[in-house]
Amino acid sequence: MHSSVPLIEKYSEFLPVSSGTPVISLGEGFTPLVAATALPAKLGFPGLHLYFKLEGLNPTGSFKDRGMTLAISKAKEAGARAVICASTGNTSASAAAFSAKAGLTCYVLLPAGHVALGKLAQALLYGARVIAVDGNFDCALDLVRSLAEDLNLTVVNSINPFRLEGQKTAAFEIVEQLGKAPDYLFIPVGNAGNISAYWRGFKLFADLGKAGNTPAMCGFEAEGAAAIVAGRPLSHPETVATAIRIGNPASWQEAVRAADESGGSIDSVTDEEILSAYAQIARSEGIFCEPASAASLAGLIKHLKAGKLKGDATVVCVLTGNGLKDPNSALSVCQVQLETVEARPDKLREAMNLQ
Ligand code: AN7
Repeated sequence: MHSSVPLIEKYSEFLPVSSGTPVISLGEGFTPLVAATALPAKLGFPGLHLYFKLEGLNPTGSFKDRGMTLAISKAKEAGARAVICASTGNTSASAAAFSAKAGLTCYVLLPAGHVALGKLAQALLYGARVIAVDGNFDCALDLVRSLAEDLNLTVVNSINPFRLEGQKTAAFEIVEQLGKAPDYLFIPVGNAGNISAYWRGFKLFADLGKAGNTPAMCGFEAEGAAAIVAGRPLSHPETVATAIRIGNPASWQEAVRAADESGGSIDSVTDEEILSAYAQIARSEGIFCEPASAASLAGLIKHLKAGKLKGDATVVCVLTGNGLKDPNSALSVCQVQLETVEARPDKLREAMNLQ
């Protein structure tokens, strides 16, 4: 049964909370870890133990809820005036929802024209004050930093220290679900907070003797937005995976350390590889994630082809967000023109090509 205990309470001993912290919860965390049954053989590695961590099943449809429950609870505890974030979409949806629950005003700065429809709809309906900025995410985040300082607002982007602390709980869950740490974790990289948070979580559980080993952290940026791979910030990041359309990741250094210390790497995948993986996850495993999330499987495929993995490895791909957030990407990948058929059995049999 799904636990109804707030994530913060379940893992309180590992989080910066006290009995005085008001817990703002929407039923976040405790997401399924689902074994891939068809993909390993289809990819030519039938012995691979492949799992997907379905973070799209969080209450606002992305992993952001793990960090946001803590960031908003701590903002409430501190008596914040209001909260603010810049976002490629998911952070804004999550911040807006937890703010609504907490009774806090939430300001959201979005890169105009580059946020998936569902995420925008969420932020608006949850009642955030949404402002589209004529610039990309990095530009919006710079503005958030300066506005927050001037106006005494609490920033709930992952530069807020509570965000990554909350997000590390996903690593705890994976260890508990597998009964050990995986050999490899494949994960998309945008602002580079999530890979950093997972590494904190895996290291902590290993230090406490709760996990035998730590996984190699394999992070993947989109090729057109691969600042870490390039070794310099990019002023014009571009990718179909709008969630990770980021040119100057805030957690750059910690992410690089996570990759180095764990024996993993940060690499990139092309938009074509991302969209191909996106369709394969849906068609082979019945899972609808958003394009950015599919960078994890695209990365795994790239590493398998390059001979970088043992064929019997235990691998977790983190699917960070729900596919329903971005219906336009799904429709454009499918490119099906729906024809309306006359409502008669014979016409339907013809359309179904079944006699
Ligand atoms: C689905 O919402 O940055 O590397 O502003 O929405 O921790 O940034 C979203 C990022 C991966 C990258 N997958 O995680 C935002 C935002 C999805 C995402 C990432 C994001 P980070």
